[in-house]
Amino acid sequence: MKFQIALVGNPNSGKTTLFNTLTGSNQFVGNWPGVTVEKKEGKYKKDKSIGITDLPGIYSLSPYTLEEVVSREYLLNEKVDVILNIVDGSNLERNLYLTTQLLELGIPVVVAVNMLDVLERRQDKIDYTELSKLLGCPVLPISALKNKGIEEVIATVKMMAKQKNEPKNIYEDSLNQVLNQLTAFLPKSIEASQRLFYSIKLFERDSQIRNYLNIDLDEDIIAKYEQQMEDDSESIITDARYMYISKVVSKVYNRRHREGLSTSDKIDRIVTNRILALPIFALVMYIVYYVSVTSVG
Ligand code: BGO
Repeated sequence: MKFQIALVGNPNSGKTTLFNTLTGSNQFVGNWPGVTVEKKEGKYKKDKSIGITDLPGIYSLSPYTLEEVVSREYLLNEKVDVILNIVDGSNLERNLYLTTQLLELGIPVVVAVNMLDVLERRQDKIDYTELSKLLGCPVLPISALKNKGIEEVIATVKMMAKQKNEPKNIYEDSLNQVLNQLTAFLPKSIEASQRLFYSIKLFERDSQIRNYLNIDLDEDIIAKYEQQMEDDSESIITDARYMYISKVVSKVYNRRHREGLSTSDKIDRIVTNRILALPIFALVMYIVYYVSVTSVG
């Protein structure tokens, strides 16, 4: 069966490493139409019927950067069968912020938790079965660098490509009532699976989505809820996401109790010290300058 995977993740989550491992030399690099954002496409090297698009590294599906706009337009408008969400397991909490948004798109999602080798070295444990249950999608550990767990991920992606997906709703009842009211303003042409995503964007007053939908909206619905919560709509959604994520992480992430600080923490303590930081910076700059104009220069 022919199908298309979108590879999505935060910058530095290991997306490029995974894309290269999956595609080998079967890849084509260009630009997204009209913008200077790199577009990478390829075929899975062991099965050319599986197309893979490597979307730019992003933290969210908001409209604030070109990368975010390109990524969400692709996910909403192109035929994507499965989203392969690569997550940096050593920064689980931060990375899951994007995952909560991907789960709202109504496209099947497979989460690959990368940096397994780092987690093993630290002796930190993630309960992948529980994480999968809580997110409502398959979650598998991988190491893109060490080529571990990749075959299992592709087998799961193949299985998910045949399925329909319900968007994951993480919001409390009062917020859902408002989202439902906003859904009523959406045009009929918006598919059922995408209506949750669009109602959230209307609630957040996302002007690009609003222009695209070209609809009249009762703004009071949003303003009343903002008054009730004493916060602006975008922060209400952000807070709800982080509350959900911190609950999930507390249930699945078992951090080994560490005696003392790691080497990196010890270095950070010295170079970010209130008194020592600037002299260290000046010394490093001096050495760089000195080396470049004397020996190397
Ligand atoms: C450098 N394990 C480990 N330990 N590292 C990994 C893994 C993994 O499973 N997967 C990826 N990385 P990208 P985005 C680097 O480049 O694929 C590493 O932005 C370095 N470079 O090797 O680029 C990967 O595409 C010098 O690390 O991520 C890369 O998502 C010193 O994670 C980094 C140390 O991967 C980001 C690391 C000159």
